Amino acid sequence: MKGLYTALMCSFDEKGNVNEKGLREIVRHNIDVQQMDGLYVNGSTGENFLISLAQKKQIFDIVKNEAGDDVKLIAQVGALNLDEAVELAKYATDLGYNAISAVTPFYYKFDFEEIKDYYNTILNSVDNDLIIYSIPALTGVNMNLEQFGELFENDKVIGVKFTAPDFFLLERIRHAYPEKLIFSGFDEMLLSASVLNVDGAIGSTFNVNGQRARQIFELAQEGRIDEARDVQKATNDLIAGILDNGLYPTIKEMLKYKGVDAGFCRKPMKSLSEEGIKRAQEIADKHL
Ligand code: HMN
Repeated sequence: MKGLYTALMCSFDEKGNVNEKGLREIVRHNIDVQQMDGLYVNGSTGENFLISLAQKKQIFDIVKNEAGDDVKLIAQVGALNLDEAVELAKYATDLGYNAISAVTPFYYKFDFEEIKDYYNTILNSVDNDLIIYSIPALTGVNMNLEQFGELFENDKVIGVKFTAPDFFLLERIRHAYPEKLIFSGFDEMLLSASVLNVDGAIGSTFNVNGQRARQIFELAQEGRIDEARDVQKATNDLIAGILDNGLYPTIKEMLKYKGVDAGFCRKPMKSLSEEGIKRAQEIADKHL
């Protein structure tokens, strides 16, 4: 399961329905053009927390049908409604997804026992491996080294998607659990994570910048840090522009600019104004 995974975007039409043709094009683009090792489906980038249970299943279906066995597939199934998370975990496992992943439960301030129970409940319902999705800036859930260790005691928990700028904690996890998989989550910090020997990365900007992500990751593995730093710099010029213009709508606009029907974002996320669209195209021209 090591390697580089796109945090897959989903194409929606203006009414918020899944645009199947567009989603298939995004899948193909990530496999054929960005040359990713895998796809992380229904994560934050897939606007997972804005869509219905039926749409989540529909997206799992379409992506598996389009990707087949070309690349590894990870299904993000985490949800505040634990019954829904379990249902999705079973659904994706039956479809043949290589692993599931679940965001730490958020909104309510769950204590660690509750978080552990959430993961065990999901895992006890399926015969599949799980990757913890840790993103404290969005969930407010900060787990320490010991707590990761407790979750890792379950052999079916094979790793973590670590989306945090805490490189002290990242190094401690790497050192303490060499057999677990660590995926870096912040694309703008990929080099820093790579020198700490993460096993791969999962990123939203890989939808358009996957080839540079691979260069950063592989150059770092080869110890060619000066060259990796140059590619990270070019990447961060791009990411700074994307973040400034609106993360997901800008990536979608860049995909459309490259001929991939990435559609619209789901409300309440807004789509770009005419000016924003122009800006997205300028950033693509300059930095892609
Ligand atoms: C996902 O769940 O869709 C991604 O794995 C999330 C991924 O870590 C991205 N984080 C967010 O979008 C919150 C990053 O790729 C991020 O978009 C990028 O580093 C720009 O900040």
